[in-house]
Amino acid sequence: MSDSGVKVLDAVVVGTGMAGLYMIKRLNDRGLNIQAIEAGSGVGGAWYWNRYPGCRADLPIIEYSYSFSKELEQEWDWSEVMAGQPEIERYLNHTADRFDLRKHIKFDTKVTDAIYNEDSNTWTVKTDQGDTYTCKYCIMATGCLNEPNYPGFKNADSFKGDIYHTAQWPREGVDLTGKRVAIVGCGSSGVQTIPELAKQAKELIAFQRSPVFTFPARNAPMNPKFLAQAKVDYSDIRERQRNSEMGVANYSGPRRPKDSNKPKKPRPSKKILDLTPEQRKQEVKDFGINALSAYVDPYFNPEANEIACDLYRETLKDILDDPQKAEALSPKNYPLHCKRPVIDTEYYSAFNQDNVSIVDLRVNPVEEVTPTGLRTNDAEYEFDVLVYATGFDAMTGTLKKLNIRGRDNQLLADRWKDGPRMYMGLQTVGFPNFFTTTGPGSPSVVSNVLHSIEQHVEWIDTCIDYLLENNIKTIEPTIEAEDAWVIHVDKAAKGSMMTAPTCNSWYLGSNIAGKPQGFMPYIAGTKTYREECDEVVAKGYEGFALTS
Ligand code: N01
Repeated sequence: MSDSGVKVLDAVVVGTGMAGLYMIKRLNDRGLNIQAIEAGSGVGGAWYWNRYPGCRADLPIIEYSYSFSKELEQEWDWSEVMAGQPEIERYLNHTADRFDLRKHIKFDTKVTDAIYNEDSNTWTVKTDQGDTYTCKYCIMATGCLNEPNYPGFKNADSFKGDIYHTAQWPREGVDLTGKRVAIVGCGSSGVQTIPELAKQAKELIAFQRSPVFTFPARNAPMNPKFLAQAKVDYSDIRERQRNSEMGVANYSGPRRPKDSNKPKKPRPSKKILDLTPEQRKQEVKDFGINALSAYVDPYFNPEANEIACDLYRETLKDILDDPQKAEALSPKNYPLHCKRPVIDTEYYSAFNQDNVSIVDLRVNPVEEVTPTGLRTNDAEYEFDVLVYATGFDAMTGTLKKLNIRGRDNQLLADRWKDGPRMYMGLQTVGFPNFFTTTGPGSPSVVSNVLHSIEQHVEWIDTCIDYLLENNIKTIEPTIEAEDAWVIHVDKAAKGSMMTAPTCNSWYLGSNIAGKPQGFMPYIAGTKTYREECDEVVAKGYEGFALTS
């Protein structure tokens, strides 16, 4: 602590989700003097804030768990194949306690400013609780999906009932028993929570702008034998994750009970165009709608994509009892694989319940919120509770909101006014010693994000060690390297359904009015990206300017 009450540190870590916790551990193990700052009252990040009913992992939890500690892998027993939010939050609390990380964290505190001082090569970080820290390294572990998006309907504040956002669900929970509930938004959060809300609510109205392509999670209680085998196989699983392009090993172990007569999904290398129309239909019959997520050619071939979309819509007619609901829930006008995959548990069967209805906002858009509900251009709806499942100002929202200033007092939000510019998703020009985990331009959200988080944390930690060992005062990208990386990221996305002309998604920023449009993640794959990151290091931090 300096005489002025400013705490002098090696590093400040902002956020204590999966990235922040591991970052704290690495830097602490290295003996650095650190402070982590967390807006919530507990650890967990996305798994702290998103506690809406039905929230769960969309990957098998064996794959979506920390790999950095063999002890943690062995001692934690997961109870479900795709663990739910409460269990993941418990796991992250256990991680914080097991590695004694809490002593580094200041909870219920928001960072307001992070300002670079060119004379001292330090960052001054301020919080809404009046703290001031100076540090050599400022690390934003604030996540990609942190800033909730509200739709900004006319008269939004006039509603007299309760309003919730899935990304800010109350810790104490919400009792919706016997209530008339409306939900706006049918992306991953909406799809996960609708079946759960439908179980409680007297009436549930889903206001939907874009229907989704969603595939059953096939969650199940964890088979103890499978878990025991996974514990034996963890190092192999992690190795396979590292050698994959999504950070996913597709570990199957003994998950399928021996007596199960369910057929396995088609091999992912299979092309839908290689099948006859009869064979395609037969596969959907045999494997369910999930068959359509397994073909490889719909990812890049529009003709294959359209065939898969048609079959998807056909299948919905069989799944849904009401043809009008089937029509409203049918995704149209954008390709399969354009948005982040959505994984559900009994989503469509919820719409077969009599208490669940759907309003197609493509046909009848919202005009305004009223004191008792919502008015569309053809009807007025009354309800007691309004739930927004309207997503996030993804990837850049949190960073652009803060007063982050680099060299020459430049505001990060100004530098990124036409879209984020980063070198490898790790650093941006003009902001020395300022790092982001899973930033724009890295695989982050188009991979097993925890796998990508661990890779970034380890890269940043190794980099800081290198700087300290070699008495290097600052690191930041060169403008040439950053420009080339932005082009490289754009090129990788070309030809993918994620950048198809009819595709709108938060990957592109198109879910937020006025946000610059551009594909933010890097889709070349985690293995390729890791090799590129390693090569940069092997070449003495190529593309970065280092000053002694
Ligand atoms: O947000 P979304 P999300 N009027 O942006 C609609 C991760 N995640 O919170 O598609 C009416 O996907 C919007 O409509 P449209 C995962 O990475 C993971 O659901 O823009 N509707 C859409 O239907 C995911 O991709 C899990 O036309 C409006 C919905 O709101 C990411 O978080 C679980 C509207 C928003 O969907 C975001 O998912 C949950 C408006 N003005 C989330 N504005 C796991 O499984 C928006 N919408 C781990």
